[in-house]
Amino acid sequence: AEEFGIKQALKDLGLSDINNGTSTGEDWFGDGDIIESYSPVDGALIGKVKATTKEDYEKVITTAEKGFKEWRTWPAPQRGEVVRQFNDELRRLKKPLGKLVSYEMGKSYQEGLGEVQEMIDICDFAVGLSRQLHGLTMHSERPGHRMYEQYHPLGVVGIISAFNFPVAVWSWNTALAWVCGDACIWKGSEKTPLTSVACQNIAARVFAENNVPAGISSLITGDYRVGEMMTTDDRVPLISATGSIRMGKIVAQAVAARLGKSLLELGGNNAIIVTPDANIKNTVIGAVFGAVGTCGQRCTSTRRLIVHEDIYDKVKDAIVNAYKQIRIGNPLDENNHVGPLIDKDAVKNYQAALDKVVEEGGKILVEGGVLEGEGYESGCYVKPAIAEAENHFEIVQHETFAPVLYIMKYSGDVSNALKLQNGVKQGLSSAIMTNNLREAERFLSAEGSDCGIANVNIGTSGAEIGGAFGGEKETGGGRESGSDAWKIYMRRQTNTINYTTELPLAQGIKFDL
Ligand code: UN1
Repeated sequence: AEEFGIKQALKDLGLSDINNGTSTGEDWFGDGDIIESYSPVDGALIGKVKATTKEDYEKVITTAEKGFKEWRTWPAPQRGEVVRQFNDELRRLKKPLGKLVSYEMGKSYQEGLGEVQEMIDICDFAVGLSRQLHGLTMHSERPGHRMYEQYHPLGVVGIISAFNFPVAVWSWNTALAWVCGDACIWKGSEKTPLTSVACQNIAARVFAENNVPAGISSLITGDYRVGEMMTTDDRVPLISATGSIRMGKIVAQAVAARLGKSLLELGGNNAIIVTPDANIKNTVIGAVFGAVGTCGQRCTSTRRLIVHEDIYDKVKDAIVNAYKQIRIGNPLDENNHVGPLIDKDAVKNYQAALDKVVEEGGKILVEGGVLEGEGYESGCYVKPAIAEAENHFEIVQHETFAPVLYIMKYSGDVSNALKLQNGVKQGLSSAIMTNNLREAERFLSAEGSDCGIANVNIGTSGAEIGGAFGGEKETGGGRESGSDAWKIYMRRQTNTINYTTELPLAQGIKFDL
């Protein structure tokens, strides 16, 4: 581990003592079981943290509620100023944090840096937003009346995030929620607890320097039982959860049972449609990065390639060839494209998917397999695989969080490709590669892609923070990050003010006393 400077990164992040299993931060709590974090890169133990108990949680939520009461009275641009300073720290610590993300999660160092860059970008966005939390003004139907709407802080926001984007997804939520005046409680993935602690410590430090009330950023740690403390708690008006569809269904039901709000960003089954007019070189770059980047563990990862029969063999050969260039290995070594899967359970799921696709009649085009030997001791390194498959196969309908790409053929018009693309339960990201305007516009039309993200001539993954991020159907319907996604973190209020001496009623109703 040392040769890649992980020790130094931990030191820069103030986590050198993380091995003793105690809390080092001021605003994060845990007095329960020890959670050990092992790196999928080399199998080494990086550190230990303590899980959150029911008593810890009670402390967190009461502190958050109390802090919120003060925080909501701060002018939004002043809250933005705190986020600006938090962002300065992210810029300063980009390399060590990117390195820790890479080492604890297993994505390439480049992608670790890219993930921290997403944090920086959303904070920039949030700072500007802090002066733009606009509502509309409407004309009243009553004389001498004014009507407008305003957005007020919502309360305590519960954030549940996944291992694959262990820091960025938190910041998409918190950066907005903080300028909106909310307190945030974060349950990060128990598979990546140290990146969570690193982020929480940065926030705690900046917040303390600015006399932000305690509890505006809190971290809780543990498995689904810890998440459940928030989802069932009516002191948490909004739960934002990113993760599997299975998890999302449980969270949604728990939150709905108390009529809370949820923002769900769940699984995808993202396809690229490749039409006869596609630029093949760009298709290969987009598809290969989409399928093998982050070892296939993005919710936007490319799972399916839907290729027109006229160019099928050409595209297939080009992609299969490109896979030969992929270097798999230690993600902190910048020569490698693909690092390990998160853990051995993920490796099992990957193997099961490859067995299943063959069982269902698919044909393997690029052989998968678990890598062994020097450099691969963690047992989490796998070969990205490609299978020729049909859309209706059960395994193709399912999101496997691993680098397995299914390739299939369509014939005739682009509407046939769209039927396949939309013929899954998930609806996160989608793409079409074409230089044909009619095809591109059809893909983007009301009868086109049914996904939350629809791209032309770029792949399915790697969205910018400026747009709203999320998708339809079993992806959960939530939108995070840019555009007007901030609105869910606030409560909307409609105000009507009468400045006359009369009291005219709406709809012309007469009520003479
Ligand atoms: C995720 O996988 O949960 O669009 C988020 C992308 C990244 C975010 C992925 N910007 O691929």
